[in-house]
Amino acid sequence: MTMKVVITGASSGIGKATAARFAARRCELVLLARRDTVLTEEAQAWTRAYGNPIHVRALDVRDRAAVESVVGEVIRSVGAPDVLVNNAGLARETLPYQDNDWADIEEMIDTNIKGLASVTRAFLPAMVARNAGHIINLGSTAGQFAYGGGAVYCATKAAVKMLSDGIRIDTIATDIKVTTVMPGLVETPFSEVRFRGDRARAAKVYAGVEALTADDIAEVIEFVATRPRRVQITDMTIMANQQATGFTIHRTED
Ligand code: NDP
Ligand code: 8X3
Repeated sequence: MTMKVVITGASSGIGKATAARFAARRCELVLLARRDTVLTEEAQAWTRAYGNPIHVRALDVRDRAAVESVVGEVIRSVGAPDVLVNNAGLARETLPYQDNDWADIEEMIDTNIKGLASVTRAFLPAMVARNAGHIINLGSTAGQFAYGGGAVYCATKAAVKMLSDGIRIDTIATDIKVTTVMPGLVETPFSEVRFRGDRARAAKVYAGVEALTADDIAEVIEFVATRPRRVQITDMTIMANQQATGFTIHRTED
């Protein structure tokens, strides 16, 4: 049977690479993000290559009413997902907490915690009713090791880990699985978004280190999602080889 896979934040980086892997497996995909024109271009290319059905919906995960409406429509037209990848997320700036703009703090919390919680809350009853499905949440090593200038981002990712663990307990009597995937340094547009388009500043984050690629993480997500029914991988931490903790990184001069 074709797997039904829903991915939030599928327009870039890890979400896009994950969508590419599930497209190549000929899954039925539901791709969600705010930039739906980007999603449509991806979907058309993959449908041409693989022939699988790919649905695209514009969604801002911070908009609770839109989440309810889009998820309800997806459940009615496609069905409850076999795999829900809660990937949409972002960081803003690296400033001491006392200097953060409140708008940036709210955007991280609204997207990374409330957005993920909202999408999950909307899909989960249908997954419970089917007694099946796998929720894969994007945490981060930032949720394991706090770093200066990242207090709020780190807190949001720690919250993702606790949400995953709590939902796993709450659905223990079902066949639902919950996994937190916690990558370290992955070179994607993430830092460019964080520094509001400042590419030079974003490049410094990955300077002198062979960072992970989006596909390295997509491969892990694909692996986690395709284990036998009896196997539940609860947590996966993936670091760059030159990274020992979230912010202990050995950089070579180049
Ligand atoms: P990208 O910036 O490349 O991708 C982020 C994705 O999230 C985009 O598709 C974006 O889509 C989507 N997104 C952001 N805000 C919203 C929103 N309000 N509603 C819907 N979608 C949204 O970054 P990454 O691929 O690197 O990040 C993906 C996830 O992985 C994030 O949760 C991030 O925290 C996590 N992560 C990243 C690491 C890294 O080093 N890069 C390491 C550890 C975890 P659009 O703008 O079209 O809405
Ligand atoms: C993103 C990883 O270290 O840039 O979750 O915050 S980091």
